[in-house]
Amino acid sequence: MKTIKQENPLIHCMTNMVVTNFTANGLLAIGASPVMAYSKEETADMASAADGLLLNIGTPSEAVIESMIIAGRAANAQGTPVILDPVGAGATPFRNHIIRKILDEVNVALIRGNAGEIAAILGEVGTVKGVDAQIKTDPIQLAIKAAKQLNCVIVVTGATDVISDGMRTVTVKNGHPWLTRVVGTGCLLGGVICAYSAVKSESLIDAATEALVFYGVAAERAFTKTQTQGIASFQIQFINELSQLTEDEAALFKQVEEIELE
Ligand code: ATP
Ligand code: TZP
Ligand code: MG
Ligand code: MG
Repeated sequence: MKTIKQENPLIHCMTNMVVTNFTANGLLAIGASPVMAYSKEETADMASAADGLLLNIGTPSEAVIESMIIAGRAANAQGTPVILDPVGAGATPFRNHIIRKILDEVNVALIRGNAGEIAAILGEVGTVKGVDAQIKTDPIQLAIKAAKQLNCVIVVTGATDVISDGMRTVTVKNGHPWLTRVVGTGCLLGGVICAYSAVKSESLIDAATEALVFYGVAAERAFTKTQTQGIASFQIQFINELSQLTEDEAALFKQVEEIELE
């Protein structure tokens, strides 16, 4: 099985200004090559050269959204996976409009969001405060419903992550609550899932599951080593763990369940 570190996929990240450096360092740590490019004069060329495209709407502007659509179409033309992180979906009408536009014009392979964001895309209101989830609905039912309605793979993250294409559904329980106390861990995860989707292209659900296990085990290890110091040390150690963990090691600690629905 090909690993991220062997394949070194080029990931074109169109992400937000809060998490840019963290995302680039996190992707380098897992063995991918990140590149950030936003200008409409070059996004089609960059997306065409890349192995995966990440569209993250965390700090949106009309200009960047136009560039994202150009990049998304170029990626679609090459069969390159496009991953959408709908940061803050439901928080403002502008974000809802952007998401609709991207989904109408680009063939998105996978959407990764917290439960509030995914619920907001389905039109359920009052689920998001800023960029943080405020929802308590069952993430399994939510992921299945969203996958069927949006016709792509959905990853709902939280204490239990759920991955679904509407037919097959998997849960991952790896991870640590401290991930919610460091900004950008959801956003970096979108990039990591993009890298796994690029390299392990046989099954998008399996690729996303492996990515979530790897990410979660790295966080568990980082917490063990930094719990007496605090979350700033955890953030640094998390990057160390992403770079040192192997996929085989991570698999030994996986907490994955295949959900059987009657
Ligand atoms: P939010 O803005 O609501 O924090 P996010 O976009 O940052 O959302 P998260 O849902 O926090 O994304 O997911 C980021 C990572 O943190 C995922 O790997 C997820 O599994 C992990 N995670 C989130 N909450 C927990 C938790 N309570 N326990 C363990 N891992 C968690
Ligand atoms: N504001 C706009 S984007 C962003 C903030 C705080 C980063 C959100 O990062 P994450 O990964 O959802 O914690
Ligand atoms: Mg977060
Ligand atoms: Mg987020």
